[in-house]
Amino acid sequence: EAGDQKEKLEKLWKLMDTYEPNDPESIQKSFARHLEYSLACTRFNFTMQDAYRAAGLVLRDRLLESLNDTNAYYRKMDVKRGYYLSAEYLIGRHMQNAIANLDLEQPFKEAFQGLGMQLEDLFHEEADPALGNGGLGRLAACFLDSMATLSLPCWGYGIRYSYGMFKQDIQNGRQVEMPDFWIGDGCPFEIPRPDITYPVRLYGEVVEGLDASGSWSMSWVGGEIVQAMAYDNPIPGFDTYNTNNLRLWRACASKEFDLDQYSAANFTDAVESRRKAEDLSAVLYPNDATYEGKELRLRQQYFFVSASLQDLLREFIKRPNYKWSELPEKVAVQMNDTHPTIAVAEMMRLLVDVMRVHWDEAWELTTKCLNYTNHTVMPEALEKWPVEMMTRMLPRHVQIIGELNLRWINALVAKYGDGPMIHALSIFEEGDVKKIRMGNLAIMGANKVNGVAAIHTEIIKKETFPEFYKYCCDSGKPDTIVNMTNGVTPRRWVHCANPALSAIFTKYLGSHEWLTDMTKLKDMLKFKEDPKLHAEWMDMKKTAKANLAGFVKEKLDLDIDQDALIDIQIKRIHEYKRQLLNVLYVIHRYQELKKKSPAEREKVQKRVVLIGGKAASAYVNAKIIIKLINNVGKVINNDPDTGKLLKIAFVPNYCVSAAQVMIPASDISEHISTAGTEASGTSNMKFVMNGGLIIGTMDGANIEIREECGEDTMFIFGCLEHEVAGISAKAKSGHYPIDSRLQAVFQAIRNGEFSKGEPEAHGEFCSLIDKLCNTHGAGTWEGDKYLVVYDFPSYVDAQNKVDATYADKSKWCKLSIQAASSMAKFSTDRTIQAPVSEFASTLLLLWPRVWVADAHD
Ligand code: GPQ
Repeated sequence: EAGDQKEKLEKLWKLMDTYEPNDPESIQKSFARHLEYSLACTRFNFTMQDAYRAAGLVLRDRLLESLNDTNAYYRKMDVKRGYYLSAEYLIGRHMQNAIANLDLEQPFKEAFQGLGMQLEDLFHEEADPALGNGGLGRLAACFLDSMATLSLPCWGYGIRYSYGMFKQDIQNGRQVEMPDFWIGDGCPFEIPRPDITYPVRLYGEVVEGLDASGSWSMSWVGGEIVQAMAYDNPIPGFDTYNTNNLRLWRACASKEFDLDQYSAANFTDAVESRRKAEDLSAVLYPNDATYEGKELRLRQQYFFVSASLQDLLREFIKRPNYKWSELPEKVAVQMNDTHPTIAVAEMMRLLVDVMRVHWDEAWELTTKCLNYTNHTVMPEALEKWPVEMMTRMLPRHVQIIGELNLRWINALVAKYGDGPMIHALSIFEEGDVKKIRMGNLAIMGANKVNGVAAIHTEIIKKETFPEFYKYCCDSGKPDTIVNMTNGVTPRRWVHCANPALSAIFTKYLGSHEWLTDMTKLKDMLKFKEDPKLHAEWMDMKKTAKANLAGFVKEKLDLDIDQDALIDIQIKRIHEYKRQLLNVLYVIHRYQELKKKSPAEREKVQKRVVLIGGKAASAYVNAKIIIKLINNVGKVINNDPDTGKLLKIAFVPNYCVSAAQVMIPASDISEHISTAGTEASGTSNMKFVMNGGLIIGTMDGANIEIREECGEDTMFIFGCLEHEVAGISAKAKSGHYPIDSRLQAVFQAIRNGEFSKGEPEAHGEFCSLIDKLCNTHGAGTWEGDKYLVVYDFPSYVDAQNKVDATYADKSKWCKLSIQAASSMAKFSTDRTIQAPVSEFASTLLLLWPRVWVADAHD
């Protein structure tokens, strides 16, 4: 029989014993075939959107080959697998990245040129999948790229939201949110897997009793079952045949569920409940670093965590003669922030209730497999779910958490007695509404806890989880909390976003090896004074600025002077990120210009300030800041005295594809959060890799970037993290002076210079700046929480230094080359490689495309 089976497999193999050929003509043929047979267009009548989809299918064929082979190979080698659990993936467009990573740039270019099409025009047809809010989701996407490129057997798991991050429209200067039905025209890069589904229970109750084998057990019954259906998104590595998978779950109504309804002869109710079940994965919550205690959000979290853990355990037990004790050798799970931390309880439930592993062993396995990344120290982001809500939705999990907490507290009491340690470390928060602290659940259940930049990890130890850190130290395990400085993938953020720069690096270094080993860029430093390189470098910036100018013209109908210094701040709008400080400075700069004679004005460096970013839909102050930026732009840009010398514009709908156009063009970018508030930041890394310099505070990864690139490459200002508490305390006691230049700015705002004929906006702007001033009297002050006023003078100084340095073009160019060539540390390849030495034995390098029939099941 085994012989028959082998013969059958070999026959099947020979039906298609070659892979899809990758010469331009074969690509053209494949394209025509997809137009005709997959899309039902004809070769003679199709739109650019059709062409994009057909080209996407050409790539999908090739991605499937490498994905299937990679999976077969992983199984054959019985590798340890990593799983990244994240509620968000801000992946951005697939096509350009897939072409680059599959090493198909040349043949694709030729193939489409041969058909009279430009590849870039196809790229623009793709919807930008925005299944994430900001840095946290984009980091997850960069990690996927690095894990695939490093040939590591690591998958991502998440949610396939039907509606991603909203599209931002600006109407009368204000943000308007529009739904982003990104999947509307279908995405050729995803593979629906109706055969891979898992039931996920919600609500119901726990019953205890003897099970079939006669042992006492708990079972969770009743409630409703939602089916999680897999959608696979192949993630190809660069310079390797290795292709990983991002498996996203979509909620579908379960058949059982419907049957109940049908038997009650209630057809419309059945359809209605289907719709309700499917709502679960309908929309991404658009909050960044602030949690929203909505029940649907908790449902989403549990839904994707349960499906993912069921899927990875199924893979584990498929292995012949598996033993539970091997789980930590075969499985590592990374929890991206607190969003997936219900995994701690779900892993226990699956092991104890379903797989019948003994509690103590299950706990040991759980705590060895799970790891947790913290992404912020802002208290409003740490999730806490009301016990009442969680007990209704996940009754068995609350039992499990209760039991875990009891054991945890008992151990702590034995060590420290009843007291503040216990109150801080308990999973439960007492109070009017009793809550479950997901951060505490995560640290209790995790093998490692990491921060995302050196300063952030230190703050976690000292301020966010000091009691936990003390406990770790007292238990002889201080290295439970570790630092993993973030990174970004140079494939998307240099090679795809800035092909001219990529070409320079490859030319000067003699190969594209730097794309997988960024330390190679150090060799660029010897050319940093080379006039030939300077000329090419400045050309590269010119090209990027021309692209940006086209983009801004299209989006805003604004002309920007390509000789101006381009100053960009793009990130979520948040008070701690201080876009307000930026716009207040721009007003000040405007006032200074106005004071000058026309002749004097001409000597001032021309600047274009671009700000982009979305505000959470319920974040009032963030939305007022957007309005203020737009109104300031209206005045300044149209002032004949200054319009040529200073422009400020709000770029609508900032997203990954916009970032790819904007970042390469910047001279200066703004990373100006109050010290101690921005965990890391990652766009700072992207800007510098593209030869932009930073004006910033000693916060997040700025500190490490400065260390790598040299102090001369960064314009640092503002108070330091350890000074913040003292400054706030003094401010509370009434000592909070306001710089006279800032007072002049406030005066202009109060005079209505930026709100003519708009009483509502005027009130909003005044309320914004009133808060910055100490107008409430000693003791009651909680005004300028983010120290905009305090940092303003040193910010002005730093901006002056930017202008002065920029005046010397060749010095600027040298600094730009120096900084961009010193960024090796900030490749996600480094972040990912650091902790995975344990994967080394199964690390896959390029392997030949061979017949792996014994692995294909
Ligand atoms: N971050 Cl908690 C988000 O983008 N969203 C969030 O909900 C939280 C954090 C960011 C953080 O603000 C940045 O400083 C980091 O660089 C980024 O996560 C990735 O770690």
